[in-house]
Amino acid sequence: MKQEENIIYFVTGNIHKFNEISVLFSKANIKYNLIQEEIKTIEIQANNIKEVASFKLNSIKGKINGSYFIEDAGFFVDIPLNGFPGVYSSYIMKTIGNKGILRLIDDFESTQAHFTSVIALYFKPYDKNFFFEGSVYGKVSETIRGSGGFGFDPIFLPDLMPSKTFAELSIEEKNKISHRGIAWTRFIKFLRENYI
Ligand code: ITT
Repeated sequence: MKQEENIIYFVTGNIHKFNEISVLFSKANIKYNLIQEEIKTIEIQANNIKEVASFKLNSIKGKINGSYFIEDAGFFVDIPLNGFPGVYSSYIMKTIGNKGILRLIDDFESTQAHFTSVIALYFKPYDKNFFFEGSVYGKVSETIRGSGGFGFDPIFLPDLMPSKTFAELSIEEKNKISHRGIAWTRFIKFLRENYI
């Protein structure tokens, strides 16, 4: 069992997420140190990202003696796929991937898509869970573009920067507008206001 002062654990097996969050953390000038922890978590198939995140967070209980958080994200193609892959994002990425998603779309002009991120925090000082959410809206790119980012980034064109996919942005540029960046701003505000 882990126990450290002033440490906050980010439980994730995804190094890209950890890198994005480390960049935000280092700029936040906050009194916690961030440590990546790779503990096996349970990912259930639920109706929304928050439910998945809540279950995942609770599956860590008793394994870390301190404050810790997880982050869960999903990619939703609202038009024309009615939100697919959404909560199935991990599985779809591993099976049909970006190429498979593009094959399901016939009219790229009318697409609408979004990412949603939920950060779920177990905050030891209050012995309570807290949730911070963020979403970013855009379109699906007709082709796979860019070498940065990860996952669905090469096929997502954010409304705020419609000429580039997320994979064509630097980590800093993506963080400024992304689902995870928005959730993080809320999370960091909470940590600042509740430093104990
Ligand atoms: P954890 O260990 O933190 O759970 P994960 O890779 O399983 O990492 P998620 O379940 O949150 O992450 O992500 C679901 C899928 O969505 C997965 O295939 C990711 O590659 C993809 N994804 C998540 N965030 C993304 C982002 O910012 N840009 C592109 N794809 C993303």
